Amino acid sequence: MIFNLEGKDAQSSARAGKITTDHGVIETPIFMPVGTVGTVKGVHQRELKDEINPDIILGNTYHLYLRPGIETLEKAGGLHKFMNWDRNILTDSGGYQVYSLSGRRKIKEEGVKFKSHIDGSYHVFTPENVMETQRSIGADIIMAFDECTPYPCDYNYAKRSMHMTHRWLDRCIDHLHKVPYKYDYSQAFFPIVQGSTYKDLRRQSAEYIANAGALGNAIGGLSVGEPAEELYAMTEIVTEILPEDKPRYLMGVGTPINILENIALGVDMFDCVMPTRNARNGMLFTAYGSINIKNLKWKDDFSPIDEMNITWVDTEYSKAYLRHLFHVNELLGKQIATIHNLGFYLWLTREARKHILAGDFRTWKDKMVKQMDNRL
Ligand code: PRF
Repeated sequence: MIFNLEGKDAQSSARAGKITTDHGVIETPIFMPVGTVGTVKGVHQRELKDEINPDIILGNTYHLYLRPGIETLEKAGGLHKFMNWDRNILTDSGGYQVYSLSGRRKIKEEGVKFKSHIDGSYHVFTPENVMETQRSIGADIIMAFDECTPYPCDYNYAKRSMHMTHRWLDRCIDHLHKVPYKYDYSQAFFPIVQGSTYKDLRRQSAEYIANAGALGNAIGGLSVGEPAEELYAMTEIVTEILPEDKPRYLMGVGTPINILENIALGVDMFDCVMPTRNARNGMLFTAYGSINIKNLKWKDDFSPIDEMNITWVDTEYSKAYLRHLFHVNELLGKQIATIHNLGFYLWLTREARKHILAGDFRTWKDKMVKQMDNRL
């Protein structure tokens, strides 16, 4: 994997770049749609590719390990072939899903014992076996096994947890050297900064992660309920320390406004379930704010879903029709809303990139943040 920095904004820390892997080029800043179990929920691969057009999507080790299981994924020749997606994939390590989804869990130095949210069976994730699992899934970018601390988190717990995440990182790296790639392409490994909302811990963690010399670096432990100001403050501290010549990935963030503010702080990659999950609940994101399409006010509004027409669904259907689909709980409503929201998120990061390269990112970002801070 290589990363080329193509442009830097003069009035902020925003950057535009290009990541090249064996599955193609990723233009940054980028939003990565979440495809937890080998599908971006509600969208066919063909539509994802032709209409939404992301250079990379995300998968989850935790879910794929439980179902369909590693054996099936290996027999398929990896996740790309299994799900028929020939562009880039990044897998999260399970370091977050284990904490947010599994019923019961016990965190020890060795690893995490957890109870499956599906059938209640017990499993153990260690830095070593998670690296092997990610080799078998075969994503282009794989993540370190970490502990994502909750918010709020007491200082001593955050500190102990951060040090354990660092020791786990060393174990991940040691083990990766011993396990070759499973398929005929390479994988890049990204370590993850933790440290909760404590400035000194964030600094310490960013320095440790930078020292690992990985091809890219991630920021975890944020977007767990802290106020936006704390999120931005932590990102700023960390991006100032992480190497400039490597991509920076802020995990699980966020709203369109969060994304633009963090691009301004020097983040290159994002993922979040928000555009897909909120779409299934009838929430649409637009350049002028968010819409709850279930509201009575749209009942007889026959204007297009979104005049901007970023994806074809935006002008093909009316708000009144989409509201109706949600009211009668038809699948098509969720599909249309998902295509709209993902189209909007990808448009937003592409536009950010254009403005960084054109030199007017800061002005555009400030205007967009104001404009999107609105409920229609
Ligand atoms: N660690 C991992 N994945 C994540 C996070 C993390 O801290 C977050 C933060 N909310 C989202 N996804 N491994």
